[in-house]
Amino acid sequence: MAEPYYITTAINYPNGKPHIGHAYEAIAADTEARFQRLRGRKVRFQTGTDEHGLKMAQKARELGITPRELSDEMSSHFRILADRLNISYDRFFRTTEDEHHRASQALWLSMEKNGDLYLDRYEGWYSVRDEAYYDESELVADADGEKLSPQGTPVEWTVEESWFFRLSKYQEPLLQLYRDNPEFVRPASRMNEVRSFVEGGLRDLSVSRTSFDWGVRVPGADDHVMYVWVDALTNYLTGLGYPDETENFATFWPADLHLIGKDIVRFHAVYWPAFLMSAGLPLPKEIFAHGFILNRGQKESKSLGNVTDPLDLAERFGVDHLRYFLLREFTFGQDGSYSVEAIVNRSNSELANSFGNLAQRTLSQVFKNCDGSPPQIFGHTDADNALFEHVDRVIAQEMPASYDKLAFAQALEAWMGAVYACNAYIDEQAPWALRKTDFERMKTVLATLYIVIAQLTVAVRPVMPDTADKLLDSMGIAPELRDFEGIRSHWYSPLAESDFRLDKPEGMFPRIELPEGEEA
Ligand code: ME8
Repeated sequence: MAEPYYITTAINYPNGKPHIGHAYEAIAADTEARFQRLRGRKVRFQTGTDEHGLKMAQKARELGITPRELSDEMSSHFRILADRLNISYDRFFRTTEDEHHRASQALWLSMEKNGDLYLDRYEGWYSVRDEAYYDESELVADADGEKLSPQGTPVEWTVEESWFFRLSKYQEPLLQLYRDNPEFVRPASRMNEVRSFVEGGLRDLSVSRTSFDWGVRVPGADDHVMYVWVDALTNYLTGLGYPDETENFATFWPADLHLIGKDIVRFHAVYWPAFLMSAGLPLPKEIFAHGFILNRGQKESKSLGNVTDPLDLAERFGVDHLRYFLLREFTFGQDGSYSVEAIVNRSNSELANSFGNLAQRTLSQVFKNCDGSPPQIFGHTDADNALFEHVDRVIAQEMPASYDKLAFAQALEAWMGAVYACNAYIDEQAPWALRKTDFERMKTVLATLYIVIAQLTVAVRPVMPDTADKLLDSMGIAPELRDFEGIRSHWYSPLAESDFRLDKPEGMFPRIELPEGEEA
C-alpha cells in the first residue's frame, strides 16, 4: 500500500486578486506534491480560499456588493491562477461551502464538550488586515505615534461579548509538543519564535464576534459568528470529509505538511494544535513557513504601484520558466526579491543555454546522424561511466533528499551541476567530430547523453511538469518510466531496438529576449 501524504497550502483571502506570494506558495506546494507522487506516495493536495471574516465583509461594503458576490468573483481568480500554473490540487476548497459550516460547528462542539469554550467580554486590540488579536505589549507605533500591529497594520480597540477558547490551558501541552517534535515548525528560526511566544504565557483567545454576521454561526448562539481563523483552519479537516468518518479522513489525517507563509505561523503552530488537542484529534506532522517574495526589494502594494499579476508573468515568461525561477532563485524559507531581469538571466543562462542547449545539441545529432533512432551502444568508457555515476547520484540521492526537505534551490543546484557535467562531457567527447573518425563511438556518446538527459528531465518534472513531459514524449520515454526509480532502470536498449524515431527536435527552452528599450 502506498504511504499516504497530505499537503495543504494556506487558503487565500479573496479580498483582491492573487499576487506573486500566492503563486509562490502554490508552486512550492505543487512541486512537493508532485515529488511525493513520483516517489510512489498516495498524495492528497488541498488549496483554496478563505472567504469569511471582517476583512471580506468590509471590502464588500466598500465595493457596494455582498460578501458572497465578492467571494464568488474573487475566488474564481485564485482557481484560474492555480489551473494556469498547473497546480495539481485534488481539492480546491472554499470556506463558504455548506459542508464547511457543519464541519466547523462540529469542531466547535468538540472543543465545547471538552470544557474549553466560555462566554465573556473581549476588550482589546484587533487588526482587520491580519484578522488577528494583539496584546498591547506587541504593538508598535508609527511616526505619528499611531499604534500598529507587529506586521505594521492598523489596529482598532474592540469591545464585544465573545466566546473564548481556553488557550492558556494548552501552554504546557504545546511546549511538550515542541520538545517532542523539534521539527514541528520549520525552518528552525520559526520554531524558536513560536516557542518563545508560548513560553511568554498564553491568554485565552476570543473566538467569536457579534458585530457582523459574515461567518459560520456559533452553535446555540445565533448572534455570534466564529472568529474567521477558527473556521479557516478547519478547512484542512473539512476537505477530507470531517466530521464524517470518511475513507479520506482515515487515510490522510493527520496532514503531513501545512505549507504557509511566515506571517501566519502563530495561527498554525499555536492555535491550530491547541484546537485539535481540545477536540481530541491528531496533530499535523509539520508546519513549514516560507519567506516573502518582494518586488525589487519592496512589498508589492497598490500605493507603490508595483503590483504584478502572476498571470502576466506566466504569460510573458512561460509557466515552467516562472516555476523554475521562483524555486531556484531563493532558499526556501527565506525572503526573496525578484525582478524581470533576474527571471530573464536565470532562464537564459540555465534553461536556454545549459539544459535546453544540451538536449537540443544531442537530439539533433541523433536526428541527423542516426536517422532519429536512439543509437546503439558499443561499450562504455570511463568518461561515460563517470557521467552516469554523477547523474545517478544526483537523481537517486541528492535531489530526492532535497525535495523531501523542501530545499528546492538545493535540488535544482544539484541538477544544474549535473547539467554542467553533461555539457563538459559533450564538449570533450565532441560527437560531431567522431562522425567521420569513429562512428561507433559517436553513437555510444550520443546514447550516453540520451540516457542522462532523460534522467535529468524526469528529476525536474516536479518543478517543470509540462516542459519535462513534452521533452520526454519527444524522446519516446514511456509514462511508467517517468519517476525516480523507473528512469534508473534498463529502458534504453529496448527503446534503441524498437522502431521509435525522433521527430526533428524543437528547442524547448528558447532564449527570452526583452524588447529593446524595455526597462527590465
Ligand atoms: O493569510 N510572499 O491569507 P492571505 C510570499 N487566509 N507569500 C506570501 C506573500 C508574499 N509577498 N504575501 C502573502 C491568509 N503570502 C489566511 C490564511 S490558512 C488557514 C488562512 C502568503 O491571502 C501568506 O503567508 O493573506 C499565506 O501563507 C498565503 O500567502 C495566503 O495569504
